[in-house]
Amino acid sequence: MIAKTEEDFNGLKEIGKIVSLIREELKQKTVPGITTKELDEIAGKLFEQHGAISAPMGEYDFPGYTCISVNEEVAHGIPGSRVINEGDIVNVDVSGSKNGYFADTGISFVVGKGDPLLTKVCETAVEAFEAGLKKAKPGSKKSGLGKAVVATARKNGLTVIMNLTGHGIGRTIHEAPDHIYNFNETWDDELLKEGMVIAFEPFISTREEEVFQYEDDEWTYVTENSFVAQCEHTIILTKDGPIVITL
Ligand code: M2C
Ligand code: CO
Ligand code: CO
Repeated sequence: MIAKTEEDFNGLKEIGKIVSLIREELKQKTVPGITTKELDEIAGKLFEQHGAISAPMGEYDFPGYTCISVNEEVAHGIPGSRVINEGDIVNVDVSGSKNGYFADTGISFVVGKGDPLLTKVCETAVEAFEAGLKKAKPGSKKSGLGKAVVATARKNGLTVIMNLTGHGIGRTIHEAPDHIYNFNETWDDELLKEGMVIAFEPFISTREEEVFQYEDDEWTYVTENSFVAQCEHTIILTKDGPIVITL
């Protein structure tokens, strides 16, 4: 969407705050021994307490309030009986709506003590987000964000997932622009607009550059022999600089 009115800005900021507090609560509660279903139930209660609706559930009938992806799972992990262990790389992706406004955020982190490479992937995802954010200006090329993401990955000896992208958001979870690429898509000459609301979500990988659909369900994206981290925030683009509504 293009945010224009004070009502738009306030509505987006309100749901941005809710999904970010759920993300932080889930990150804090992710300890060895907890199941992904138990984490998701915490999220469900928080959505209800704040009068908000889970976007995956409300928009796609996803079997969970949030997407929780562990180790080989990269995105759209279905909360269930999987037990979290020390050293796991976990991604919590929280998206929701309130009063017709949507926001989307996600973070990857390592549980307790883990392989330093996993920590590096997570930190690089945040660094890539920050590098892309600097390019998020009305009038600039949309492809500038992906260019910054891939440069950050390479600088750290890592790569990007090419078939998962960021997206427009605001009045629904996924809307135009359909793709904010995580690589330098040279034919993408679309320009960013004043008031445009986007979910920017770099996916940084140790090795593979594509995810594939897990065979046993319709949702989970996995890799075979890589570790992947995501950092996602919803942003309103303004001439005075980007407003990150999910910090
Ligand atoms: O937009 C995402 O960040 C998720 C969508 C949840 S709806 C099941 N919030 C995303 C991540 C990876 C791939 C596609 N979409
Ligand atoms: Co998301
Ligand atoms: Co998203």
